[in-house]
Amino acid sequence: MIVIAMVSPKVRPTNDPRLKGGPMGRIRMLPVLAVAALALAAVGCSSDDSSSGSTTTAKSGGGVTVPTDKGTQVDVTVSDTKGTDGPMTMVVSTATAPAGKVTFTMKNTGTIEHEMIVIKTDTPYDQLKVNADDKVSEDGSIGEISETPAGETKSVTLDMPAGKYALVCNIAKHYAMNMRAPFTTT
Ligand SMILES: [Cu+2]
Repeated sequence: MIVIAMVSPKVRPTNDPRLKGGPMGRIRMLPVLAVAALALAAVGCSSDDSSSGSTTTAKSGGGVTVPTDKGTQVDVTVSDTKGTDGPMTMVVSTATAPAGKVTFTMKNTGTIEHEMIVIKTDTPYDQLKVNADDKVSEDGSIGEISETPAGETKSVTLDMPAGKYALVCNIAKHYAMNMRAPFTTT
């Protein structure tokens, strides 16, 4: 702690542009002091919990893994019975979540490929305009689960600001066949 008290008053001026024209001797000393100060700061911040992602430490012998924050978990089931010749469905486990991270896990229990695009829009989810290609515009998309074959499951974690969203399968004709669901973050 004595070292910190001695170092910090000298380190602080490194960010001061006025020092650039100062005496060479002093300027060459500063990086060394800055490195020492950073090393001390790193030790002092080892309990910082603001870092994200998965971290492993060997401190307790076997290692401790902190899982990445995936936010609210939302299950989406997409299905069909005979492709575009039969009914299609998109069922969401919850239609709301707190703003922030949301993890969608989409299971395709149908017979053909499906996908899920997350579109931020104030237009009601079932009133998006279907274009000549039998798809809706993906303007406002903040992410998606790409085409997923029958029987498979995929996930995506998105950062969702507060607002209204439409979840849509935008493979041709699927939106008009009810592969759509509302979602709101608050
Ligand atoms: Cu689909």
